[in-house]
Order: sequence, then C-alpha cells, then structure tokens
Amino acid sequence: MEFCLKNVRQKNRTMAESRALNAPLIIATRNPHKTMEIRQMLGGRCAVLDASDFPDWPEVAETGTTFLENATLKAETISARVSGLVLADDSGLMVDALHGAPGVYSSGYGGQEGNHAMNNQKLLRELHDVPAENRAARFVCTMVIAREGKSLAHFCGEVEGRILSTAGGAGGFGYDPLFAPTGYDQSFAELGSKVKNALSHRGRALAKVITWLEQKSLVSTP
Ligand code: ITT
Repeated sequence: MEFCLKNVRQKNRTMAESRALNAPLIIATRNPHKTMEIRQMLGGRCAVLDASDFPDWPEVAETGTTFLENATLKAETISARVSGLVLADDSGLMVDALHGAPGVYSSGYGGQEGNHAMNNQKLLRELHDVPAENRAARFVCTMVIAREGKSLAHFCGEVEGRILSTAGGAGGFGYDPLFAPTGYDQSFAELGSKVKNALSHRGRALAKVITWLEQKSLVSTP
C-alpha cells in the first residue's frame, strides 16, 4: 500500500513537472531586443513569449519612480491578463555625472519614448564637457516574476562601465553604442551579444531568475 502511494505521488509529481517544463515564460515587454537577449540567455530552457504574441495586451503606464515599482507594475498587470508565469524587466542607465539620470526615465530621455538615437544624442550633449575619468555609469536591471496578478519574487543586476565620447558598433540596442563595460575599451554594441550577455545587468539579473526557476523545477536544464 505504502509502495503504491509512493508510486502515485512520484507519477503525479513527474506529470506536474513536465507540465511546468513545457510552459512558456511570458515576458511583459514591448521591447523585442529585451526578449531576444532573454531568449538567448535562457538557451532553450523554456519557450519565451512577449507582447508580440498577445495583440490585446494593455499599455502599462510606468508611473513608478524606481525600477522595482515599474517592473512590478508591468509583471502584475500582464499576469492578471494571461495565464502562466510572467517576467517583467525594468532597466536603465545611471550616469554619475548626471546624478543618476536618465535612470528610470532612460527610455524617453531624448524627448520621445523608445527613440534610441535621440536618447544617445542627448546623452552625448549632456556629457560634452565631462572628461573621460568622470564618465562612470552603470546599467541597472530589476526583474519581477508574477502569476495571476501577484508578484512572487524580484531580482536585480548591474554592470559598471563608462560613457564613451563617440558612439560605436551596430549590436545591441539603446545606449549600447555609448557604454563600455569596465575592463573594455569597446562599447557593448561593438563587443557583441555573447560578451554583453555574459556581463550585462540583464544577464546578471536573469542568472538569479534562472536559479530560482530551476529550484522550483519551472524550467528544464539545457
Ligand atoms: P518595456 O517597458 O516594454 O519592457 P522599454 O524599452 O520601455 O520596454 P524600460 O522601460 O525598462 O523598457 O526602459 C529601458 C530603457 O533603458 C531602454 O529603452 C534603453 O533606453 C535603456 N536600456 C535598458 N537596458 C539596456 C541595454 O541592455 N542596452 C542599452 N540600453 C538599455
């Protein structure tokens, strides 16, 4: 009897796990570059979906004043609308000489939401007179995991570096052509996705997410 119950429990657990392993991770983002990086870094552990797979997703007003507040708003709003595990990423660039700006306002810094060229032009203008030794900056990322409208956990990652005086490279997105991580002279856009993913704020936050998902048997090991 004991043996049978154990077998049934084992079978139920295996079935629950295989359901979980087949479940996609839904990224609460309209930024296809974020999705691409997260998909690359998850490396086949699970399928990845985003706003492009859900045409009727609501716009989430990012009214928070911290990365955590905005990531929580995105994760909770979207997870209340779709079934499954939702991951939101709120991220940005913090420049010491600008007292932490653009920070949570990174996406619209140049005057138009999501206009990366305008953002980079404004950043170069603002730092025009700032010498190389005072151009320290960091990318920051907060990820929130939510289900059924409730946040379950959050994870942070950062990468230190500096702002270059001219843009370089065609990889990545956003401020990548102007950001050189510590230890490198080239920008993230020049270094390419393998190096960027290994060092980046997003890579560091996602590594913690992956550990959490693996501990809960919510993704498979590649
Ligand atoms: P979602 O809110 O839909 O996810 P978004 O791009 O608006 O997309 P955020 O509100 O988190 O996302 O703003 C992030 C901005 O910070 C992004 O638009 C870039 O300007 C900058 N940024 C964040 N991560 C970056 C990275 O890895 N490389 C370059 N710029 C980055």
